[in-house]
Amino acid sequence: MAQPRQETQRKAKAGDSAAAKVKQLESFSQGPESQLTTNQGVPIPDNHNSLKTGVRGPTLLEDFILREKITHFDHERIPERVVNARGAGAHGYFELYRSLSEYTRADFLQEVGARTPVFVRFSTVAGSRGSSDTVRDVRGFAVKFYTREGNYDLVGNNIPVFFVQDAMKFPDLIHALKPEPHHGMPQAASAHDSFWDFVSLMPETTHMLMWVMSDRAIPRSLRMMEGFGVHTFRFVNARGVSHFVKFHWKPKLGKHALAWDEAQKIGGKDPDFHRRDLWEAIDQGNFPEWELGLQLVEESKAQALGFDLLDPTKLIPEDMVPVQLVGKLVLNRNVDNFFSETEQVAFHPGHVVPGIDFSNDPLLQGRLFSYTGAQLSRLGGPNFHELPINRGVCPFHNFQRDGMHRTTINKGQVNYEPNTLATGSEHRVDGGTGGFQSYPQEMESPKVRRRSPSFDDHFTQATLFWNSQSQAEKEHIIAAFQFELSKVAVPAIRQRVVDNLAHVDPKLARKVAEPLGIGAPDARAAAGRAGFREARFKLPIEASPTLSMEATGGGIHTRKVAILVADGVETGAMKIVQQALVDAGAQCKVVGPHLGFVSTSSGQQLAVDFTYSNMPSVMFDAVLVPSGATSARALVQAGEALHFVLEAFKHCKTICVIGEGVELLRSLGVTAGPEAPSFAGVLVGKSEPTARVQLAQDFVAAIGKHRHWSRAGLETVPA
Ligand code: HDE
Repeated sequence: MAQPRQETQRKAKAGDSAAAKVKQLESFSQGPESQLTTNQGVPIPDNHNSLKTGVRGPTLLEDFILREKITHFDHERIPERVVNARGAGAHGYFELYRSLSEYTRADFLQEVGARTPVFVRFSTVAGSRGSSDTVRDVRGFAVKFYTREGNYDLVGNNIPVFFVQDAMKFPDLIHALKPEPHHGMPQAASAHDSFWDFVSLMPETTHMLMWVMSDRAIPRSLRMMEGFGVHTFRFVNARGVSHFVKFHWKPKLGKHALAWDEAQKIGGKDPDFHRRDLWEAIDQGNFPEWELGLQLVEESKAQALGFDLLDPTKLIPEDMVPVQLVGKLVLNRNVDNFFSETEQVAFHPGHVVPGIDFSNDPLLQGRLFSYTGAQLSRLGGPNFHELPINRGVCPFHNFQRDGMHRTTINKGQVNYEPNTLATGSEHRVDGGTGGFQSYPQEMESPKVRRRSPSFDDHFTQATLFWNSQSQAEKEHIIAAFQFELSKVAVPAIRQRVVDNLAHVDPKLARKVAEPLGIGAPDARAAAGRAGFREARFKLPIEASPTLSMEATGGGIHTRKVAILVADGVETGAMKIVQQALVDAGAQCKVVGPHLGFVSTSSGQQLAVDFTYSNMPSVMFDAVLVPSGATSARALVQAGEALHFVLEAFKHCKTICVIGEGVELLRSLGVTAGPEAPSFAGVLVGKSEPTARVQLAQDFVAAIGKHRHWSRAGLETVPA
């Protein structure tokens, strides 16, 4: 039965719980103090010198101030997560657009406009805590909703399917993916023998491989990627009726990727690229947003889909079941302390609330067991739910007691149930319809250690994904397979991969195989292998446009534009274009030969934000080269400036040159304009007043296309 306090809490207005969470976290944070003390509160007289016998004598063991400081330091690190070790987190809220009471009794999904506080942690999967952000990898997208009926964790990824179908294979997958055990290499990369050996022997990985070799695995920003719950879950309404549900997060800024060469370079130039981008956006008030999308399927209609909803290597194409947008997620507050929040947050797909339930997906079922074990080893005991970031905002009560790092001081004589001593009358847990009710699915089957034959089709949806990509996206997938497999030393492994790919699309397989020094792909060789099952289920569609990332829009809000300058720059037209960019939400930075100022053609001073070398082109989305003959001549002489533009060209970014700025392009062989062949996304404008406004508009529109992947002649560019 609900406690009176819980009742009051439930009736509290939407938003109260958000405020409660902030207050709760604040109450645990330490304010800045002028007086340093030990952890016992003893004032520290000197924080620079240890206690010695004379100024040149040995240090005394009795120096408890030194011992405490060093002992604490020695234990500052905790084990990193065995997967998803590298993360970035932020606070925010979820706001509901429409009531979902028809589908679920979940309290936070009832009232239109209800706001629920959330904490989100994004992560890479393979790399360790200190690895780089922009590696080719799946991204974790874990959301903790602090609801009034307990914490609900939606622990998803940025790819809607997974490598393996059964939890039994997860440790093998991760062993194969992580650095090889004999020499501990490579870090945060799947391009090595053991990974491709494993996946080539497990054709169920093929669909996910297509996604991981696509641009989805190198997002431009965490703010520009989708999220997915991956598994099929259940919604259960107040009448006990269940629907299957798939969760989606749709980014307001569109879904966009880096170029692979760019991603690798950023790994060296700024390994914190994604973290920094998220932090800065929130810090500047550019709060990232996603909309929550649902695909709801009536239990009785699941069979008719043509594939098994319990198989996590399958998605439901949006053309078959549309995604309904039901709310929005806004991240509006950075963490105060990375360790206490981002590192210590403990997610668990088994943290559900009444109205949300599991399906029998065998991968999900295994996850339900795994996460508590992982937290026990990482956070050192069973009381990690008491850490501020993990605490619920609703009251909680049970008789679990004691253990490592217990902070609650439980009062009284009673630590068991049922009892009469606590209340004077019998205190029992309600056995009726209150609380979390598991969906009473009928089950009567023999115990088996087998897969369902409905899980046998490993290729139909991989082919659907391939068919849904644009030409440029297909080329990126081929290049990614080629890159990864070229790092694989054993030819037989490369061969097995392309033999598998021949079941997705023969042309794809042939193209991938071309530079790999192996034989032509042979679909029959794959099909003849032990454990390989060739099954195809019929899908009513050949392609699904939402699987492509091209043309997803999102505008140019927060996009970064470099204005490349040298002494003698002409700022008249530049200012007009710059203003148009800023009005459209972009951020412009002046990049020059040195910090300080450059002098303009009219003798003014122009402040420089960055230099060509300290902020290379991979940190920007577009480049503007203003007019000015002296400035253009200086840029042509500066190797780093030339490289800046050439690299931006290679990475298909929008480049706009004004007036004499075109000299820079000419010297690079990227001629453009009326007299020469034009390249997509390269704009050449005159500096005359009549041309400026149109140029500015064209520039904004071109940046809005994100990248000009179809730009011709890239293979000849040496950047
Ligand atoms: Fe995880 N996963 N996982 N996973 N997972 C962990 O939990 C596991 C899977 C995901 O930001 C671990 O606290 C098993 C799918 C995210 O803190 C661990 C299986 C999906 C995060 C674990 C899977 C995920 C994790 C590591 C197969 C997408 C980071 C430390 C049965 C739906 C959460 C920890 C964060 C983290 C186990 C498969 C998402 C070991 C056994 C599928 C986003 O418990």
